[in-house]
Amino acid sequence: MAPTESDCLFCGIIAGRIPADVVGESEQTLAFRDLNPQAPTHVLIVPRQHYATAAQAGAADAGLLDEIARVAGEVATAEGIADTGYRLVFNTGPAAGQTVLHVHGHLLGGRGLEWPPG
Ligand code: DGP
Repeated sequence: MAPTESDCLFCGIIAGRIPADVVGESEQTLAFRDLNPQAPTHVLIVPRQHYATAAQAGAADAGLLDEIARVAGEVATAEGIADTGYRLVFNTGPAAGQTVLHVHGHLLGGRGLEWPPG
């Protein structure tokens, strides 16, 4: 798969063409606030390399999802929600509500989160 896709929204954010509220990063990832937050803390953690889904990212680079989880933990600590708890989810495919086809972990916290999710 191509390293970037010119029509990909999150590739545009990673490249700096589209503004975003960046709250964390690593060599392989970028973390920025969701434009439509569903919780007091709602941050998206994305790999700099373009993959459509978590499954594709995991198949291509086994360590990448670990890295997203690690950065999510750093952001959660910075946001003060690491101890109370948070959710890290990857919507994958249309039935799960994935709208942006660049894999992203949703870090949600700062309020009680119900289970099962809607
Ligand atoms: P999903 O539905 O799982 O594909 O999540 C996509 C998320 O991306 C959704 O929660 C809203 C967010 N989003 C959409 N457009 C933008 C944008 O331009 N900037 C930011 N920061 N977030 C966006």
